[in-house]
Amino acid sequence: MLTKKSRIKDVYANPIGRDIINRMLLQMNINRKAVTNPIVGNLKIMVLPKLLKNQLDEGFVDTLLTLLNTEDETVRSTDEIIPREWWKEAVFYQIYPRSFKDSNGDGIGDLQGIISKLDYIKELGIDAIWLSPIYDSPNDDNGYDIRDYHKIMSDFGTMEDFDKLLTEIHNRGMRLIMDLVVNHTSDEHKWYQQAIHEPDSKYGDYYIFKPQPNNWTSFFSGSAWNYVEERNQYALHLFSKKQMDLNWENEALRHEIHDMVKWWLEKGVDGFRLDVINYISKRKGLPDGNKSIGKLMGYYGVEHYFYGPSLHDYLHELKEKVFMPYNAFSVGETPGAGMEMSKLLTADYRKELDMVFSFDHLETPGHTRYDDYQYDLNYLKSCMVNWMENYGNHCQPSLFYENHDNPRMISKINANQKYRYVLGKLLAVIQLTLRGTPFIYQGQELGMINQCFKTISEIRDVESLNLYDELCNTMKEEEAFSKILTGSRDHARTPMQWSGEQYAGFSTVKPWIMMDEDYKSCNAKLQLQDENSILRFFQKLIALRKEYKVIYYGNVIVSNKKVKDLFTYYRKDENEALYIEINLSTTNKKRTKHPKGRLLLSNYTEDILSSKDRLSFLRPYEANIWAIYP
Ligand code: TEU
Ligand code: CA
Repeated sequence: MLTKKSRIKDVYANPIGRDIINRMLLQMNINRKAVTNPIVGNLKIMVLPKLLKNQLDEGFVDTLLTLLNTEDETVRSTDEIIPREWWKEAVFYQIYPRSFKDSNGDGIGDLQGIISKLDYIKELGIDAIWLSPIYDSPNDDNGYDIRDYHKIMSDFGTMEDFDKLLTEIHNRGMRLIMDLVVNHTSDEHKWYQQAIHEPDSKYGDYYIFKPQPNNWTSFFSGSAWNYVEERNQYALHLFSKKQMDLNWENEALRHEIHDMVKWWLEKGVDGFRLDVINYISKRKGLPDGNKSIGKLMGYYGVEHYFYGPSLHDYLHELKEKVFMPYNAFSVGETPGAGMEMSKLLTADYRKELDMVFSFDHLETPGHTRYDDYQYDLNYLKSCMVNWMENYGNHCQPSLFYENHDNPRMISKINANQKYRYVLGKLLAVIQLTLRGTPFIYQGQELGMINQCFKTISEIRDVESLNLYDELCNTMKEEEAFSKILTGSRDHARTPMQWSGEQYAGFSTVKPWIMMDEDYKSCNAKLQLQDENSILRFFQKLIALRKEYKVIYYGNVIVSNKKVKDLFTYYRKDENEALYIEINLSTTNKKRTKHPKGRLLLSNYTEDILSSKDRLSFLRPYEANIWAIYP
């Protein structure tokens, strides 16, 4: 049991403590050594607020202690052989159905549209598809607000279309995982309607009600509580005002969810991506959030649910009762979970989740998504090295940069068109040659970039729109708009660029969301005809990954760890060895070693050995994969 008198090194030895301190340092942009050096390590916890630039109040220490004392287990490290699993060898592809392909000319992507593009996905080399939500929904948050778990959204088609999609995916030897959104439902879901109209029925306790709100804030701006007239109470919504948080403490509710998940597994789906699954357990009594944590993280109350007291129990129950009998795969979306928490959620012998998405690598220290800054690839390198070296053989890393909630990665790093494709290929090399399961987001394989939204009327995303309104209280409209533009999730939601035809071959009519002119030069059709395109590069790289199996389970040995702008590593097992060398900068970078072996793939197309200089330098953003002798 940790107390105020415990030492800082004890906090750091505690899995949650380590993640929290690391997270705070990240947010404050303070070097880890500020707390890990032995002198500081021996100080008592009480001095932490002072140490961390006086940004923390007294209550912080108590809050921290409560959190720390809920977890004392750590995942044992091991040299045991990594157990083989299909999902450790698979390359996943995420589809955001609304923006993928419209088959019936209403400007909205749909299931038949996806079916028509399955051959494209197969040719890319994809093994499994993750489909963002396709369930019936009033679309306050584009399907992440579910009204009926057993019905297909009418914009997307029918249950027959879904059955056909699943069959066609399986026919091509691919798998399908669905998005499972069970932290909340739409306020139009019948459970919620019953809960407010018949509070005494069993549904009365399915959601989280309180006589008075606490200070928690919503991720989509403002208070996390709606006043509910029917009950003269407040109801919790961590996301939009129409996404009501479910009460997982209620056993009947948990069973309903289990049954619903089984229903989909009976249909033959292969697994799930679980939306904000680490938020499902909230601290008893729903206490106010600590103010300094709230200020630092931008949201009040997070410490009471991002790693809640019953989280492990709920996940374990779900795995044993529902996923295991069907051999179903699960990847949890876990915003705020650091490496130690991720280990505890995914270590194979603990039987909770197979994998998680952690987000620490998406913004460099001191920045959030809505800050306008240039992402430093050296930070990506440090994150990747850390995960490769410390995540352990019981856990499988996920490898991704993009999804439907984040701007395009190329745009974050360098908006100069000149580097666009070479950079996109560099990112692909890292993603597909490290140990872990890659998730490619639609359009990433084309090198899609952020789009030029011109006015707020073109923005569709509820998060951006709410934030815009909030910002307009304190700044000029233009300023607010430019802030929105930096981080808006809509950048990832513009239509997939299939061809240079009008509306990019996505639809025959004006799409539900704007697109600029980029599709005229950047589209799948053109790229398929160009041997050197980024799309072709992805195909080759995925094929290479399947040929050199050392990439799945082999060791990762990083060299030049301390050399800035250079990312080099070996992948080795007893049969094969690869050497990957990457220049993270826009200037020539001196090689520390010239690899002996065969060049398998490079993001530069000219022959690498043609000139003498080429032997000693890597060109801007150059990334090469070599087969060397094991
Ligand atoms: O996202 C959860 C999440 O925490 C963020 O990534 C989210 O985009 C938000 O910006 C936090 O500030 C998941 C889904 O991926 C997202 O699309 C949904 O809107 C959200 O949950 C609610 O279901
Ligand atoms: Ca359509």
